[in-house]
Amino acid sequence: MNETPKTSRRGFLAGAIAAGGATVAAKANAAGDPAITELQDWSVALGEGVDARPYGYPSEYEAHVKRRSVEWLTADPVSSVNFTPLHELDGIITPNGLCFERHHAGIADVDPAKYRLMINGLVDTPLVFTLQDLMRFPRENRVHFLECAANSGMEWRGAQLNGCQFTHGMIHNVMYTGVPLRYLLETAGVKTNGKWIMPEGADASAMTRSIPIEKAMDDCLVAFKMNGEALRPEQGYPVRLVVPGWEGNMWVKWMRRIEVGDQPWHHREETSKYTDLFKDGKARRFTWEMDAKSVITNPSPQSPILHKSGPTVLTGVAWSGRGTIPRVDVSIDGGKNWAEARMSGPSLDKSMHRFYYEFDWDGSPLLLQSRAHDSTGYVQPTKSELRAIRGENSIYHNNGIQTWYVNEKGIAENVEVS
Ligand SMILES: Nc1nc2c(c(=O)[nH]1)N[C@H]1C(S)=C(S)[C@@H](COP(=O)(O)O)O[C@H]1N2
Ligand SMILES: [Mo]
Repeated sequence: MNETPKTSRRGFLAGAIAAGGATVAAKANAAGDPAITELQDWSVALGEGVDARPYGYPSEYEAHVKRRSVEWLTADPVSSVNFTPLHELDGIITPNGLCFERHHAGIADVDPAKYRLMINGLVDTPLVFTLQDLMRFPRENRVHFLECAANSGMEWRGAQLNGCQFTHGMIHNVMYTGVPLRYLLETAGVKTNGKWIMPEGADASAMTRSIPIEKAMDDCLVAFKMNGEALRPEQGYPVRLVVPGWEGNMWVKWMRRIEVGDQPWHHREETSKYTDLFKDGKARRFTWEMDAKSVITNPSPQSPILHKSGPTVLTGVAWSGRGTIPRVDVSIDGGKNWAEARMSGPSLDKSMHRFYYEFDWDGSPLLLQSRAHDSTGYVQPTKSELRAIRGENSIYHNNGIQTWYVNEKGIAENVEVS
């Protein structure tokens, strides 16, 4: 069938076209490439019909795209965490099936018919809502990131985990549909001495958090949809609290009760967890907003550069619990020189942002870094700047600049530069 003499792989590269002075594609020439010259299986047989996948799922070739856990990190999978594969994603939305999971007592299996949300404490009328009741309030749609305060926590003392999935993957960015919490609190009538709320989960951990009433009345959502569909069980089906920009542990899943009180509660975990230790041994009890942060997702340890040199796309994500990200800088030499990255996609409040930096790689080793600027003017610090203030005893709230070393083969590694 094919009468053209076989062209070598080398010949193909030599015949590649110059696009903007760079080699990015092979010249149109079918010779020797069976992917072009031969009919593939999918072209000669009928495919599956419309009902083969009544609830769709990804291509079988994408099976490596999945949440992963780190075995030694926690003793028990019911009180553990897995990580979002950030290096496999693009844009700003995290697909529901890839949102990292953090449970303290496993996934609660809540029957929506028996679901109830109670509001009690310092209110005029204690109330109980069914799911149907919640559906009768006006809804809002908003995209927000949720970051666990422990994200990058294993990196406080030095570069440790080899991949942005593990160093930065305790984050997801989802469009929520829900009822502003304010509507429910106003319906119950918060008494004048009601200054705090305590949302409680229906899982066996009965997780509770203290949230100031100002935040509750401002932008919290009682959410029942994520990216258009019902919340996934892992994410708190049927109802979770959305606390925009604030650390993940406040976003109570499987939420069954909200108590209104006049002061913060003492929560079981608080002294040991979710508290930041400072160098002088003092702890700050509450850290709510997540500081601006960014990470390069590609190239990264799980996503090497696959070509030898030439046009290369660098990309990553940035976010801030205090607003938007108008600008991200990128360095390919470990922070000596910086260039402004190109932002692409919607710039939403307290949401992930996507950035790109296209460059001509000369094939020599790189030290990749990204630095986020948020809409308040705050600039993401280096790890040494962070340690100078916070010491090395912290676990939580590590938003330092990440460095990836890329060698001449394109392989990337988690490193630190001083
Ligand atoms: N009821 C309940 N809510 C919870 C938790 C939990 O274990 N139980 N974990 C919290 C923590 S620490 C985080 S970081 C987020 C994780 O949300 P995700 O599982 O959707 O990623 O949920 C928070 N809400
Ligand atoms: Mo968390």
